[in-house]
Amino acid sequence: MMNKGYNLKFRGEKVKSGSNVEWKTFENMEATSVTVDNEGNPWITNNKNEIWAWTNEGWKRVQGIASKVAIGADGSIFALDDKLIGDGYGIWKYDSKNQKWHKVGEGAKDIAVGDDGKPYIIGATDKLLWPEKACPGSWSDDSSSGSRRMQITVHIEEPKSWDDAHAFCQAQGGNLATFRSQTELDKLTNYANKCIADEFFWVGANDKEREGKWSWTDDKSTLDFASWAEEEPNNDDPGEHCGGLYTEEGAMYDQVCDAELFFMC
Ligand SMILES: [Ca+2]
Ligand SMILES: [Ca+2]
Repeated sequence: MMNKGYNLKFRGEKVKSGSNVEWKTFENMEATSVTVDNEGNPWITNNKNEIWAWTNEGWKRVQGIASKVAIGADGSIFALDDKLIGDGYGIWKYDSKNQKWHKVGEGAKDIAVGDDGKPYIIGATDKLLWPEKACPGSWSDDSSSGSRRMQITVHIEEPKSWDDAHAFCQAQGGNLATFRSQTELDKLTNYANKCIADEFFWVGANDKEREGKWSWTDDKSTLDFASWAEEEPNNDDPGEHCGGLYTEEGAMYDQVCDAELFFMC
């Protein structure tokens, strides 16, 4: 889609009483939509559906493409994607910490965000996924492969920190998901990919008590089988003590526990 873009302008200040207030060109950005973030900086989409945010260091390209961005006073950022399907566009929420977009609905023509971060859309309500449902599943044990009976719920309603995800699962009478073998890991990743493809999920592994000593939260056992991604765990950034499973790779990364990820109980 290559629409015409336009100058981004702002209303100038009154220079002296009685003078006219002029609209000044902020910059020619080939802009097609504009919003203002909670720090008072403009974000635009342009005629190539790129997203650009004004920062202290000038314009910064935000990953992803969108036809429109909307930001709440609490800093919640939503976007409509660039593919008009049926009655509207896909609705995406931005995870600023991890710089990733998560799809939360579809079928929207326009979007605005309230002060509390609640999105409002114009769209076909029967296609809304917001709020997304958790994705529950279970399988019986498969003694030939030595896997346990597992019940899993993949939570893609709202990303949480590891501690919040851990507390959430425990309040449901469970734990963050664990895996003890490639068979169990394959079951988890295959199932999660059916709910939402190629995401990071918190699982019940951490080395919070002692650096480098990784254990599972459900029975405090040591991680014998972990399927770490290449060069992980690296305890980077500084202090990564919680296990995030990346289902595209079927591999685990140690990550900063405050990062907000989807999770599996
Ligand atoms: Ca660590
Ligand atoms: Ca890491």
